[in-house]
Amino acid sequence: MAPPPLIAVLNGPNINMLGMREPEKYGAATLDDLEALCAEAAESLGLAIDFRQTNAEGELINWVQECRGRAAGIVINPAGYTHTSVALMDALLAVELPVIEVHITNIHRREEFRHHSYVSKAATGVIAGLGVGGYALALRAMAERVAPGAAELGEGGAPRRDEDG
Ligand code: DHK
Repeated sequence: MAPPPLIAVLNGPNINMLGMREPEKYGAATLDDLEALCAEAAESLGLAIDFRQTNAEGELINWVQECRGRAAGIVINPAGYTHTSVALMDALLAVELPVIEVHITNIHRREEFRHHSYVSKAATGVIAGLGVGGYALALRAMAERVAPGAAELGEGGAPRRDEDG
């Protein structure tokens, strides 16, 4: 049997503070809880995950680059780098993999500076405002795209390079 497709689940700065950080916005789940949630979702979907968090932009970019030829897709919460990092966007475009951008909060209901995402330019899809459960939804969407037979699933299984612009 073929090994399960590997999905990198990458988290940017301050996601290690989950559970302590502004819980009214980000909820009570910790980073460990989030990893467990992702592991459980991945197992039920027949995916393997490599779950990571860093506060460093360069490290996040290195991890994205390492996905090329190694991972089948990337689920990423770029956190603050969402709104600032052209370099992260470039790395995500360079790896030519399906990318699902996740935000725990609804960035469009928050401050104006959070409304723009450089990363969205490189993303197949975006999930925002559904709490940490958004990661499980992202993994489900990823499974539809990368699992064998995904093409039969219709829209969700279509090749990635179909976005506008
Ligand atoms: C997380 C952050 O750390 C913020 O910088 C983003 C995002 C929103 C989230 O909702 O997960 O603006």
